[in-house]
Amino acid sequence: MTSAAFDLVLRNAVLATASDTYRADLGVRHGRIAQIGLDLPAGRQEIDVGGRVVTPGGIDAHCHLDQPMAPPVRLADDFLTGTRSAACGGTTTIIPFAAQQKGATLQAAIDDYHRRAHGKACVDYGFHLILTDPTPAVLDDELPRLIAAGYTSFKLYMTYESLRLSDRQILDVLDAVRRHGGMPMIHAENADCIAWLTERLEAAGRLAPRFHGWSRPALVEREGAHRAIAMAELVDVPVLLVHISGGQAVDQIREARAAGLNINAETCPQYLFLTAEDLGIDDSYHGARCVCSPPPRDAASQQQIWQGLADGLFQVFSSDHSPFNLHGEDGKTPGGAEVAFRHIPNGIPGIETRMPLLYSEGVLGGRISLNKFVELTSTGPARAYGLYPRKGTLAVGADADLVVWDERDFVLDNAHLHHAVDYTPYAGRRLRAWPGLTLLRGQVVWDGQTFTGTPGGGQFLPRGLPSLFPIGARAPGHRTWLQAALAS
Ligand code: DUC
Ligand code: ZN
Ligand code: ZN
Repeated sequence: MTSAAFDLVLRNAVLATASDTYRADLGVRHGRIAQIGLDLPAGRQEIDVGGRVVTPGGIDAHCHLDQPMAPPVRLADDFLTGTRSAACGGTTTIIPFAAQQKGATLQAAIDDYHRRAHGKACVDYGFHLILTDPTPAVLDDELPRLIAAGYTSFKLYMTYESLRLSDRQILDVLDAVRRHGGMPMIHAENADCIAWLTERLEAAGRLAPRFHGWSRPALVEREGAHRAIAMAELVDVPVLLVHISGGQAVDQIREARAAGLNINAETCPQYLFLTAEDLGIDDSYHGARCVCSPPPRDAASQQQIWQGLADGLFQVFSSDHSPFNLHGEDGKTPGGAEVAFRHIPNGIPGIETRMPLLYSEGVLGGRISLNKFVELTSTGPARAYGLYPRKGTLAVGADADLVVWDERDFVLDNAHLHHAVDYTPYAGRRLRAWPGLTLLRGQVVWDGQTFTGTPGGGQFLPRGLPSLFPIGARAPGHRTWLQAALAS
């Protein structure tokens, strides 16, 4: 008896990577892509995909799962429900956040989040670290050790009282990253402007959810982005600005790139598909369902974000899945009450809808190419966060993380989704595509109807250093401001 050449062959596929689209069969052995070609020999399992598009599994590089909150508020998704939802929407790798508690080590955060993910995660995962307490011990001792152990990205907040760093602390973190490598991710909003506006709105009795948007105008993000870029320039490190919401911040990034700086950027579905009107056109509490930060903007901003996706401004398209229930006491009505906008938990669900929304409106809507879709949802995040080429592409030796796309029209309803959240902000939207199959390392985890993955079947991914192509090119012999000052 001859043994099959492959564990699995996907036949008659249109394979799409960030650079190419072509017809081929794809053979999988031991969870990895073993061969791509025409008329491959038989596999033990055969799937004829009938000419459908096959892309690399999605990488959602910005999502929040099981992150501790002040009771009674809690995130609705843990690592089981969140990764189940991810798989059903075509995402096979996630990078959620492990948040350092002030006064505690980074290692304690990592240990905690490994416990949370263990036995539950149904797709592969790594962890970004949220740095809230960058002491010398953390920066000089822990950080290099953790980078070597595969935790190579760090989120820094300029806002949120419990999380924010001062500019001085941000400079210290950027300097440590310059010495040891890694990717700083910056949440860029001006905290004092937000606090000042919030106090004045509250004093005037403007408490409804829609004032969340009024309290965080685009200029607050523009200023934060400008300051983050200036600090990155001073220290001379690449950074990645997360969840960019509109044109003013986009302009800051364009200007920085034109000056040769290595500034990377991420955006999210809420900045393409929601506007400030979704926070409410009157004082109804319904808008609480779309409260997130930065807030959704206007139609002109949506167009600038689409433009940035199409022309290479953005490297990463993530969900910022931060799931709170609309009803009950643990979510958008904390303790069961309608509260002033400043107390509404920030965040919306989106881990499952991220890829189908962009495929439907971006690819099938003619706004971005199929290859750009792959770059934004998979290859770019893999490069930015040290997963490439094991993840993020269709190539021999890469993990066989695959999405087979069904193109069909339907109206989205929360009942279609597999998260543990009681709503989706995209209910009622017409979609034109959804994954017909998702495979994680060669195993079907979503068959188009049913989740078929395994809790605990996801593997932890230690990550390498970023491998994005440098965007800005510094002149040879370039010196930082500090080096020039010391040499003067
Ligand atoms: N904003 C964030 O920065 N993170 C989670 C959700 C949100 O709205
Ligand atoms: Zn953020
Ligand atoms: Zn976030």
